[in-house]
Amino acid sequence: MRRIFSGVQPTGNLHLGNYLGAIRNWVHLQQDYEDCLFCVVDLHAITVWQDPTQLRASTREVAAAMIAAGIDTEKSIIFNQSQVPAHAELAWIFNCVARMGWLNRMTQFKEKAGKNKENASVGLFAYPNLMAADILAYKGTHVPVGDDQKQHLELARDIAQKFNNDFGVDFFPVVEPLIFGEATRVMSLRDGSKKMSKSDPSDQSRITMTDDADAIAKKVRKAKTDPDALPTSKDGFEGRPEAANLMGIYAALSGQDLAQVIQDHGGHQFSQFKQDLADLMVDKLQPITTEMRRLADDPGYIDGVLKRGAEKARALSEPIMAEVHDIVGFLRP
Ligand code: AQP
Repeated sequence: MRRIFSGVQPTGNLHLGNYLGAIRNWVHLQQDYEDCLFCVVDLHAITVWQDPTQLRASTREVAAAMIAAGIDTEKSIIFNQSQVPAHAELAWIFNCVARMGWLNRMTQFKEKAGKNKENASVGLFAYPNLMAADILAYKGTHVPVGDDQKQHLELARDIAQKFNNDFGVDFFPVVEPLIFGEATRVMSLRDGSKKMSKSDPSDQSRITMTDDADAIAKKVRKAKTDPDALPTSKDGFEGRPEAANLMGIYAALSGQDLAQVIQDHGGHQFSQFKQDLADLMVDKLQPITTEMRRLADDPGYIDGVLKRGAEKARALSEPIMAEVHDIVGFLRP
């Protein structure tokens, strides 16, 4: 059986990277996989401080983005993590399986904790164990993610294998990452060496899923570039991360190969290309943004989708967790 699990944190500022690196791919995957679980990972979100009112709003916003982008709420399961107890429970078991040394090597913790490691939450350090639990509580087999999550997925594989070895079972599957297309890592519009991120203090660094056409045009116009014309071959991206990023985004949004985009736009000035890119972004993103706004006016509908999703997710996770209890040696009623 092939089962997809993937998630997005409700930490505000949902952006083009989340869309191209994750949500858009999920829409296609639901045609090919029998079971798809798409989760608003609110337990992950609180590994850094979240205002409770804002967290609720962002949870609904991410769910709305999934629905507006085309996730089918009947065929796929959309839910928020905290409504299904298996995530936190299995994460605790994995806290006891994973090794400190493994987590110490995680680059995302180093990036997010920065110089202030001593002050980071324990949850932020143990974040990858919760991510492994998210997937394995459903015996997920395939996980579509952006390139930035590859290391965490390798850890999920290590945890599954160690659990199986420690207890002498063949229980958890080996999880496969699914990484797609030209824009697996969308970079900041202000600095082509940094990924586009929700937590970047500059709103100019990202296109958010709620930006209107004017905001998109303005951000693209102001995006950092260099003085040269666009490269005419992939080799021309050397030392030009901003050019690579903007052309990569164009390729991903238009559904073309990067080579085709280079052929069509190579040698042009950035000013002209930026206009084309902004038009393309508006064309592709505005229908989703409009639908998100409509859904935002109906929070009862979103909450209903999440509640039904959580019920289905619980029904899948409960028998798996019962077996985990037996394997680990916990008494059951
Ligand atoms: N810049 C990106 N390019 C491509 N994919 C990306 N993803 C995130 N940023 C990019 C993918 O989006 C999914 C959900 O990500 P997340 O909510 O777990 O957040 P994150 O990976 O920690 O990155 P964010 O959104 O930028 O948040 P902050 O600022 O908190 O780090 C994942 O599949 C991820 O790969």
